[in-house]
Amino acid sequence: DPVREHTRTGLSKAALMQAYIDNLFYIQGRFREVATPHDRYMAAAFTARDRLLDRWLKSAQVFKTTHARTVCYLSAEFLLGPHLLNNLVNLGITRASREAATEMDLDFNAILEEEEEPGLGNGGLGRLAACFMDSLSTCQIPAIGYGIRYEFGIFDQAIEDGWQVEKSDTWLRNGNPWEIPRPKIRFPVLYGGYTQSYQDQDGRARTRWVPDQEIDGMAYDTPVLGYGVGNVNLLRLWKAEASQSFDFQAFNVGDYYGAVHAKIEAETISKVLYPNDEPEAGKALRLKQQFFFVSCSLQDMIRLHLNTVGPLETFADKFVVQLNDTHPSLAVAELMRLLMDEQGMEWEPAWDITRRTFCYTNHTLLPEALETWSVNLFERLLPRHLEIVYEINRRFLDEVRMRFLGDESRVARMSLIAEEGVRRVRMAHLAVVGSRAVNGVAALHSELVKTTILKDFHDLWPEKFHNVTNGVTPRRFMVVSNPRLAHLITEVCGDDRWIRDLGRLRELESHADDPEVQARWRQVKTAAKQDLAVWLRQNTGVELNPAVMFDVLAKRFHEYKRQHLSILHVIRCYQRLKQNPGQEMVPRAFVFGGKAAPGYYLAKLIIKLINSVAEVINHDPQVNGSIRVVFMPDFNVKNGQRLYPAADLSEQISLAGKEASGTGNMKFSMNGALTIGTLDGANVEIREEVGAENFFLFGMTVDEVRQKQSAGYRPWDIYNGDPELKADIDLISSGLFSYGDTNLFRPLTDHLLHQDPFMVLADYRAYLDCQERVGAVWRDPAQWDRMSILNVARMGKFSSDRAIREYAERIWQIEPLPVALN
Ligand code: 26M
Repeated sequence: DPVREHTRTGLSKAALMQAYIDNLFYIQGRFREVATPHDRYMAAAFTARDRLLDRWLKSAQVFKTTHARTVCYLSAEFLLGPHLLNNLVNLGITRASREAATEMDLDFNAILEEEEEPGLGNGGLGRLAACFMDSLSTCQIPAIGYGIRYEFGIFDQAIEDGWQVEKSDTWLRNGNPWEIPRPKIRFPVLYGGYTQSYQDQDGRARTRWVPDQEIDGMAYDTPVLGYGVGNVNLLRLWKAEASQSFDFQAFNVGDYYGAVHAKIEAETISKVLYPNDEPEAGKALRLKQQFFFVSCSLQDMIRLHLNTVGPLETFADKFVVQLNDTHPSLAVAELMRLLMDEQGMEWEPAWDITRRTFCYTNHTLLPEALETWSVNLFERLLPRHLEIVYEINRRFLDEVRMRFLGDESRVARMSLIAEEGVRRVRMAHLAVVGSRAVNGVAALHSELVKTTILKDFHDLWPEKFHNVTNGVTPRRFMVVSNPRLAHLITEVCGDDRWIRDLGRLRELESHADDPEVQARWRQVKTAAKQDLAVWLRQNTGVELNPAVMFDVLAKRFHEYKRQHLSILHVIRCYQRLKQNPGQEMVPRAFVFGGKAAPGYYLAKLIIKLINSVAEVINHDPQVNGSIRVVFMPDFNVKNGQRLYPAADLSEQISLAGKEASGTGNMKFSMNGALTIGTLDGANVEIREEVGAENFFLFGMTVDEVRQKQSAGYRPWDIYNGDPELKADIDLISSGLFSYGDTNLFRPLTDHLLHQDPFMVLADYRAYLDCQERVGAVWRDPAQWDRMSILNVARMGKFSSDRAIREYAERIWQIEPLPVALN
């Protein structure tokens, strides 16, 4: 029926209206008169989804018939953010959708607001995976994202009495219209038990794993459409369920309650996302989660390969698997097991395939963040994999010994097993040994990977090491979140090709000094600040004046990111205003946002300090005309999209050498914020691109950090040598921000004065001086606007499209495969 076809796939306003009404009736079971806001959202979502599915099936057909080489992106996290508007943008139907809504007397923005975002990630690493999925589709690279369908994503953050309170994230409560359940795509995942040797029919020695737990992973698919293309890739997330295998049921005959218990235990495996920076979080379950999604994904790939291409010898030609950090690095051992124990392959060919299949991305240098699993736990859950790890290690260490004769300390350093104290499996070493390529996520970070944590491996295999600087998708972080700016850019550039070719933003350069463009640029920024101010007033009660500088620091809370350095600056501004009420100071709104891991006590105390300082300052009429402080609760993708367009100043102030890349830095700068930052992560490259004169740099370099540390860093001396710093810390200690309680912030102030591992005090003075320079430029609006325009104009490099093309050419050796639009 051609009419129905049109309703499901048509892109005109009329088709969209018809589809919406149909979906409201046939999917939600509602007349328009009684529809709830959620019904309206669901009807709109299904309208977009129908159009995605049409392109998806066409893509799948093309990929299957051409036997396309495929990237598999294995990630424990995908921090997707809201789907609806993003999909409308990529379908190219935002305007038609808005018009359809208006014509039906619907509030389009209210429909968008109704969506609950899937928060299946902690922060940068998970959001990077989501940006990469967008760019893989847009760059027309056949890809599957594999991960876990957590029933509870990252917790929702509430602020109560200034403290962070965690609320469970029930994102699936009202159903998820973007996923397609695939009850028939299901694989068994095994745990525990023991291994035994046996001889197969040909008399060859083999190993059999006799597990004591079996669960199922079931696939849930979410289509990922590229921008302005026919290509749709697949995000396949696994949900853990009780095994449906016959043996298991038989085992439970007569034990009904036992069977129910087993079902509950099975389902806990994909129940909840763990915070990444919580030391020692839920150990055994986390290892089980990692193995769970790795095993399902590899079994799925092998099934796909056998169904299409055929012999497993060509597996590494069909698939390249990117490991997003070490969380999926068990894949190295699991692929070996599947090829040998399940497919009957010998060690050498299996190892050859494995090593040609995997590539590994490192995302952090922090020693406390490098994953290791105790050999004990590993053996209890994955006895067969431990044997395989040992055998990989035996062969690998032989190679090291051969190459570096007599260097036993090097052998110990490189071993997959750490032998100090309780023996532990070093997951990064497993990932490096089992991979073809290893990369860091920014130029500085990749150098530090080669010269510090993986130096020994770089000595052995220098050609394995690469850099691919991170990027972010301009679709979500410009077009979706900042439509006014996108519109202005399109007008100034003459067309919208910049959206898929971000280098074209350079066209803006020649308009940076044009007063008319500057005026419109400023209007766009002010309008975004107005929107944010409304949201913050409604959600926190704090009122901000959109005319003042919005100085924003939003990211996960961690000491190395130094949110406490920023709050010391706020306290300094406060004291200066109090001591000298007449003094001229550029008015600012300090906006903070971010979550702390639930068990990270100091990070939570820093959040409490920010809120306590905010309360004092915002209620002090002597200063609150000049400075205000607000904490945006529940910083997530959706709220980030409100923040980035409204920022004048972006704070990127980590201690040099600690932030692998950062990606918030890119999102702010793409939206016209100027950056105050250290020479860390991708800040280095952002500054190179936008020009040193358009970037507020401060702080020690990596080398200076090292020198200070090896000379014996003494924060106490810095405190005593700088009266302003002393006064700021003393004001915290005085109890002014804690109703006279001089103990509340003691753990924080003591830690700064006596430990200060991230050298807040060492960079304090340089930071304050730099903030003075920021203030001076702000007083010259034409200068500020010029710098803001030049920042955006020169951000082309930081599109995730560029990052994906680099992976495709340099690491994956894969070519785009365009899928025609109709
Ligand atoms: C774990 C335990 C204790 C303290 C810290 C950790 C921990 C810290 C970071 C664990 C994992 C961490 O890294 C994961 C991660 O999200 N890394 C981020 O990846 C982004 C994408 O590449 C980068 O932009 C960020 O700089 C990097 O921090």
